[in-house]
Amino acid sequence: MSDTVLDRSGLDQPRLDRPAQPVVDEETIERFRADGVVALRNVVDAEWVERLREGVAAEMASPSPTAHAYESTGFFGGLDLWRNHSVFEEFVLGSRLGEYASAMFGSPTVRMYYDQLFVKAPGASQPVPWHNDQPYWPISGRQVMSFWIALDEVDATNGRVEYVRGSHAWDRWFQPRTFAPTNAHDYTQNPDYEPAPDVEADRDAYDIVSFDLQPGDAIAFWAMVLHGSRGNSNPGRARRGYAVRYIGDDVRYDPRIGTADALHYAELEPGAPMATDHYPIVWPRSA
Ligand SMILES: O=C(O)CCC(=O)C(=O)O
Repeated sequence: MSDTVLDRSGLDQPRLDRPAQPVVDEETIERFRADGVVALRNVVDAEWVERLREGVAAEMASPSPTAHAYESTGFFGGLDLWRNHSVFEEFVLGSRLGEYASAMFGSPTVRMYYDQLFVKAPGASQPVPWHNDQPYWPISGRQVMSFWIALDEVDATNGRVEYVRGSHAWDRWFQPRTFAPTNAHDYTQNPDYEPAPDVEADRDAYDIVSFDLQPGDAIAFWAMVLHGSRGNSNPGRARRGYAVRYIGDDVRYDPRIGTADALHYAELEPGAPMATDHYPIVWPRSA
Protein backbone atom coordinates (compact mmCIF):
# COMPACT_ATOMS: atom_id res chain seq x y z
CA MET A 1 0.00 0.00 0.00
CA SER A 2 1.27 3.48 -0.73
CA ASP A 3 -0.24 6.92 -0.36
CA THR A 4 -0.69 8.84 -3.57
CA VAL A 5 -1.89 12.40 -3.89
CA LEU A 6 -3.61 13.17 -7.17
CA ASP A 7 -4.55 16.78 -7.68
CA ARG A 8 -4.57 17.66 -11.36
CA SER A 9 -8.09 19.06 -11.54
CA GLY A 10 -7.99 22.07 -9.29
CA LEU A 11 -10.40 20.27 -7.00
CA ASP A 12 -9.46 19.79 -3.39
CA GLN A 13 -8.67 16.11 -3.59
CA PRO A 14 -8.16 14.08 -0.45
CA ARG A 15 -5.32 11.60 -0.07
CA LEU A 16 -6.06 8.25 -1.52
CA ASP A 17 -4.78 4.89 -0.33
CA ARG A 18 -4.34 2.97 -3.56
CA PRO A 19 -4.29 -0.82 -3.66
CA ALA A 20 -1.31 -2.48 -5.39
CA GLN A 21 -3.54 -3.39 -8.36
CA PRO A 22 -5.67 -0.30 -8.91
CA VAL A 23 -9.11 -1.08 -10.27
CA VAL A 24 -8.93 2.00 -12.52
CA ASP A 25 -5.63 2.95 -14.14
CA GLU A 26 -3.91 6.18 -13.20
CA GLU A 27 -4.36 7.80 -16.61
CA THR A 28 -8.13 7.29 -16.48
CA ILE A 29 -8.30 8.77 -12.99
CA GLU A 30 -6.25 11.78 -14.07
CA ARG A 31 -8.45 12.35 -17.12
CA PHE A 32 -11.58 12.00 -15.01
CA ARG A 33 -10.30 14.59 -12.55
CA ALA A 34 -9.14 17.00 -15.25
CA ASP A 35 -12.04 16.67 -17.73
CA GLY A 36 -14.82 15.82 -15.29
CA VAL A 37 -15.88 12.89 -17.46
CA VAL A 38 -14.36 9.72 -18.90
CA ALA A 39 -15.63 6.66 -20.77
CA LEU A 40 -15.03 3.26 -19.19
CA ARG A 41 -15.16 0.39 -21.62
CA ASN A 42 -16.83 -2.94 -20.97
CA VAL A 43 -17.41 -2.47 -17.25
CA VAL A 44 -20.67 -4.41 -17.19
CA ASP A 45 -20.58 -7.90 -18.68
CA ALA A 46 -23.10 -9.20 -21.22
CA GLU A 47 -25.01 -11.26 -18.67
CA TRP A 48 -25.53 -8.24 -16.44
CA VAL A 49 -26.46 -6.03 -19.39
CA GLU A 50 -29.20 -8.53 -20.16
CA ARG A 51 -30.36 -8.68 -16.55
CA LEU A 52 -30.49 -4.87 -16.35
CA ARG A 53 -32.44 -4.73 -19.62
CA GLU A 54 -34.94 -7.16 -18.12
CA GLY A 55 -35.18 -4.92 -15.05
CA VAL A 56 -35.81 -1.91 -17.29
CA ALA A 57 -38.55 -3.80 -19.14
CA ALA A 58 -40.18 -4.76 -15.82
CA GLU A 59 -40.04 -1.16 -14.60
CA MET A 60 -41.51 0.19 -17.83
CA ALA A 61 -44.29 -2.44 -17.83
CA SER A 62 -45.22 -1.55 -14.26
CA PRO A 63 -43.66 1.79 -13.27
CA SER A 64 -42.66 2.38 -9.64
CA PRO A 65 -44.12 5.37 -7.76
CA THR A 66 -40.79 7.12 -8.44
CA ALA A 67 -41.09 6.83 -12.24
CA HIS A 68 -41.11 10.09 -14.19
CA ALA A 69 -44.11 10.76 -16.40
CA TYR A 70 -42.26 11.18 -19.67
CA GLU A 71 -43.95 8.28 -21.43
CA SER A 72 -46.08 10.38 -23.76
CA THR A 73 -42.96 11.80 -25.39
CA GLY A 74 -41.17 8.46 -25.70
CA PHE A 75 -38.87 9.42 -22.87
CA PHE A 76 -39.21 7.20 -19.82
CA GLY A 77 -37.37 7.89 -16.62
CA GLY A 78 -37.39 6.95 -13.00
CA LEU A 79 -35.25 6.97 -9.92
CA ASP A 80 -34.44 4.74 -6.96
CA LEU A 81 -35.11 1.64 -9.01
CA TRP A 82 -32.82 -0.28 -6.70
CA ARG A 83 -35.29 0.21 -3.86
CA ASN A 84 -38.05 -1.42 -5.93
CA HIS A 85 -36.36 -4.14 -7.99
CA SER A 86 -34.02 -6.80 -6.61
CA VAL A 87 -32.03 -6.94 -9.86
CA PHE A 88 -31.01 -3.28 -9.56
CA GLU A 89 -30.38 -3.68 -5.82
CA GLU A 90 -28.06 -6.62 -6.48
CA PHE A 91 -26.26 -4.63 -9.16
CA VAL A 92 -25.70 -1.32 -7.35
CA LEU A 93 -24.64 -2.94 -4.10
CA GLY A 94 -22.59 -5.77 -5.56
CA SER A 95 -20.95 -4.47 -8.74
CA ARG A 96 -17.41 -3.13 -8.81
CA LEU A 97 -18.62 0.41 -9.45
CA GLY A 98 -18.31 1.30 -5.77
CA GLU A 99 -14.66 0.32 -5.91
CA TYR A 100 -14.24 2.38 -9.10
CA ALA A 101 -15.81 5.38 -7.37
CA SER A 102 -13.46 5.04 -4.39
CA ALA A 103 -10.44 5.22 -6.69
CA MET A 104 -11.88 7.94 -8.90
CA PHE A 105 -13.20 10.47 -6.39
CA GLY A 106 -10.71 9.48 -3.72
CA SER A 107 -12.80 8.35 -0.78
CA PRO A 108 -11.93 5.29 1.34
CA THR A 109 -15.67 4.66 1.84
CA VAL A 110 -18.35 4.79 -0.84
CA ARG A 111 -22.11 4.82 -0.29
CA MET A 112 -24.94 4.19 -2.70
CA TYR A 113 -26.81 7.45 -3.34
CA TYR A 114 -29.47 6.63 -5.91
CA ASP A 115 -29.98 5.24 -9.39
CA GLN A 116 -31.87 6.66 -12.35
CA LEU A 117 -33.20 5.40 -15.65
CA PHE A 118 -33.23 7.34 -18.92
CA VAL A 119 -34.91 5.56 -21.83
CA LYS A 120 -35.35 7.37 -25.12
CA ALA A 121 -37.51 5.34 -27.47
CA PRO A 122 -36.63 5.32 -31.19
CA GLY A 123 -37.61 8.71 -32.57
CA ALA A 124 -38.19 10.32 -29.16
CA SER A 125 -37.30 13.90 -29.93
CA GLN A 126 -37.15 15.33 -26.42
CA PRO A 127 -33.73 16.61 -25.41
CA VAL A 128 -32.36 16.68 -21.88
CA PRO A 129 -31.54 20.32 -21.16
CA TRP A 130 -27.96 21.26 -20.30
CA HIS A 131 -27.56 21.06 -16.53
CA ASN A 132 -25.28 19.94 -13.78
CA ASP A 133 -26.61 17.37 -11.34
CA GLN A 134 -25.62 18.48 -7.89
CA PRO A 135 -27.89 21.55 -7.79
CA TYR A 136 -30.80 19.07 -8.02
CA TRP A 137 -29.49 16.95 -5.16
CA PRO A 138 -29.81 17.79 -1.46
CA ILE A 139 -26.17 17.05 -0.72
CA SER A 140 -22.96 19.07 -0.49
CA GLY A 141 -19.40 17.79 -0.93
CA ARG A 142 -17.07 17.01 -3.79
CA GLN A 143 -17.12 13.24 -3.79
CA VAL A 144 -20.23 12.77 -5.87
CA MET A 145 -20.22 10.93 -9.19
CA SER A 146 -22.32 8.92 -11.60
CA PHE A 147 -21.79 5.96 -13.88
CA TRP A 148 -24.13 6.19 -16.89
CA ILE A 149 -24.29 2.65 -18.24
CA ALA A 150 -25.24 2.03 -21.86
CA LEU A 151 -27.74 -0.79 -22.33
CA ASP A 152 -27.87 -0.15 -26.09
CA GLU A 153 -25.36 0.94 -28.65
CA VAL A 154 -25.19 4.73 -28.25
CA ASP A 155 -23.99 7.29 -30.77
CA ALA A 156 -24.88 10.69 -32.17
CA THR A 157 -28.04 9.35 -33.82
CA ASN A 158 -29.82 8.12 -30.68
CA GLY A 159 -29.11 10.88 -28.20
CA ARG A 160 -25.77 10.21 -26.56
CA VAL A 161 -25.04 12.38 -23.52
CA GLU A 162 -22.70 15.31 -24.14
CA TYR A 163 -20.48 17.03 -21.58
CA VAL A 164 -18.63 20.36 -21.33
CA ARG A 165 -15.10 19.30 -20.58
CA GLY A 166 -13.69 20.75 -17.35
CA SER A 167 -16.98 22.39 -16.28
CA HIS A 168 -17.02 20.40 -13.01
CA ALA A 169 -14.24 22.71 -11.82
CA TRP A 170 -16.20 25.92 -12.55
CA ASP A 171 -18.03 25.62 -9.22
CA ARG A 172 -21.10 27.14 -10.84
CA TRP A 173 -24.49 26.01 -9.59
CA PHE A 174 -27.11 26.05 -12.30
CA GLN A 175 -30.81 26.33 -11.54
CA PRO A 176 -32.49 22.92 -12.00
CA ARG A 177 -35.11 22.59 -14.69
CA THR A 178 -37.56 19.82 -15.30
CA PHE A 179 -36.72 17.41 -18.13
CA ALA A 180 -40.42 17.25 -19.03
CA PRO A 181 -41.51 19.09 -22.18
CA THR A 182 -43.53 21.64 -20.21
CA ASN A 183 -42.23 23.47 -17.18
CA ALA A 184 -45.49 23.02 -15.26
CA HIS A 185 -43.71 21.19 -12.44
CA ASP A 186 -40.46 23.05 -12.48
CA TYR A 187 -38.09 23.37 -9.54
CA THR A 188 -38.28 26.15 -6.97
CA GLN A 189 -35.90 28.98 -7.82
CA ASN A 190 -32.83 29.03 -5.59
CA PRO A 191 -31.51 32.61 -5.31
CA ASP A 192 -27.95 31.29 -5.00
CA TYR A 193 -28.15 29.50 -8.34
CA GLU A 194 -27.65 30.99 -11.80
CA PRO A 195 -29.42 30.02 -15.05
CA ALA A 196 -27.70 27.26 -17.01
CA PRO A 197 -25.95 28.63 -20.11
CA ASP A 198 -27.64 28.06 -23.46
CA VAL A 199 -24.98 25.69 -24.76
CA GLU A 200 -27.11 24.63 -27.73
CA ALA A 201 -27.26 28.22 -28.98
CA ASP A 202 -23.49 28.61 -28.96
CA ARG A 203 -21.99 25.14 -29.13
CA ASP A 204 -18.68 26.31 -30.61
CA ALA A 205 -18.01 28.36 -27.50
CA TYR A 206 -17.85 25.20 -25.39
CA ASP A 207 -15.48 22.25 -25.30
CA ILE A 208 -18.14 19.57 -25.80
CA VAL A 209 -17.18 15.91 -25.50
CA SER A 210 -19.24 12.79 -26.03
CA PHE A 211 -18.62 9.10 -26.45
CA ASP A 212 -19.96 6.37 -28.68
CA LEU A 213 -20.75 3.43 -26.46
CA GLN A 214 -21.37 -0.28 -26.72
CA PRO A 215 -23.75 -2.01 -24.31
CA GLY A 216 -21.84 -2.49 -21.05
CA ASP A 217 -19.67 0.61 -21.48
CA ALA A 218 -20.18 3.42 -18.96
CA ILE A 219 -19.51 7.13 -18.73
CA ALA A 220 -18.13 8.22 -15.37
CA PHE A 221 -18.75 11.87 -14.51
CA TRP A 222 -18.68 14.28 -11.59
CA ALA A 223 -22.01 15.64 -10.36
CA MET A 224 -20.89 19.20 -11.16
CA VAL A 225 -20.05 18.68 -14.84
CA LEU A 226 -22.40 20.41 -17.31
CA HIS A 227 -24.16 17.91 -19.57
CA GLY A 228 -27.24 17.31 -21.68
CA SER A 229 -28.47 15.16 -24.55
CA ARG A 230 -30.37 15.60 -27.78
CA GLY A 231 -33.39 13.57 -28.78
CA ASN A 232 -33.20 10.11 -30.27
CA SER A 233 -33.44 10.67 -34.00
CA ASN A 234 -32.71 7.04 -34.81
CA PRO A 235 -35.97 5.38 -35.87
CA GLY A 236 -34.60 1.89 -35.26
CA ARG A 237 -32.73 2.01 -31.98
CA ALA A 238 -33.75 2.85 -28.42
CA ARG A 239 -31.29 4.50 -26.06
CA ARG A 240 -31.49 2.92 -22.64
CA GLY A 241 -29.18 4.54 -20.09
CA TYR A 242 -28.99 3.44 -16.48
CA ALA A 243 -27.18 5.87 -14.16
CA VAL A 244 -25.88 4.90 -10.71
CA ARG A 245 -24.82 7.69 -8.35
CA TYR A 246 -22.32 7.15 -5.54
CA ILE A 247 -21.09 9.42 -2.75
CA GLY A 248 -17.92 9.58 -0.65
CA ASP A 249 -16.97 10.57 2.87
CA ASP A 250 -17.00 14.34 2.35
CA VAL A 251 -20.70 14.44 1.48
CA ARG A 252 -23.23 16.03 3.85
CA TYR A 253 -27.00 16.24 3.75
CA ASP A 254 -27.93 19.69 2.41
CA PRO A 255 -31.65 20.10 1.61
CA ARG A 256 -31.30 23.44 -0.20
CA ILE A 257 -34.17 25.25 -1.91
CA GLY A 258 -34.69 23.95 -5.42
CA THR A 259 -33.49 20.41 -4.84
CA ALA A 260 -35.56 17.39 -5.88
CA ASP A 261 -38.21 16.49 -3.29
CA ALA A 262 -37.90 12.81 -4.17
CA LEU A 263 -34.31 12.83 -2.90
CA HIS A 264 -35.00 14.45 0.45
CA TYR A 265 -34.56 12.23 3.50
CA ALA A 266 -36.16 13.63 6.63
CA GLU A 267 -34.25 11.32 8.99
CA LEU A 268 -31.06 13.29 8.40
CA GLU A 269 -30.41 16.73 9.87
CA PRO A 270 -29.01 19.37 7.51
CA GLY A 271 -25.23 19.16 7.66
CA ALA A 272 -25.20 15.54 8.83
CA PRO A 273 -22.90 13.02 7.18
CA MET A 274 -24.71 10.46 5.06
CA ALA A 275 -23.91 7.73 7.61
CA THR A 276 -27.16 5.82 7.51
CA ASP A 277 -28.20 2.47 6.07
CA HIS A 278 -30.55 4.41 3.81
CA TYR A 279 -27.37 5.02 1.81
CA PRO A 280 -25.56 1.72 2.34
CA ILE A 281 -21.82 1.33 2.14
CA VAL A 282 -20.83 -0.40 -1.10
CA TRP A 283 -17.09 -0.03 -0.66
CA PRO A 284 -15.17 -1.49 1.09
CA ARG A 285 -17.29 -4.59 0.75
CA SER A 286 -16.46 -5.89 4.20
CA ALA A 287 -17.89 -2.76 5.87
O1 LIG B 1 -29.58 10.17 -20.23
C1 LIG B 1 -29.59 11.38 -20.49
O2 LIG B 1 -29.84 11.80 -21.60
C2 LIG B 1 -29.26 12.38 -19.40
C3 LIG B 1 -28.52 11.76 -18.27
C4 LIG B 1 -28.28 12.69 -17.14
O3 LIG B 1 -28.59 13.85 -17.17
C5 LIG B 1 -27.64 12.15 -15.94
O4 LIG B 1 -27.35 10.97 -15.85
O5 LIG B 1 -27.42 12.96 -15.00
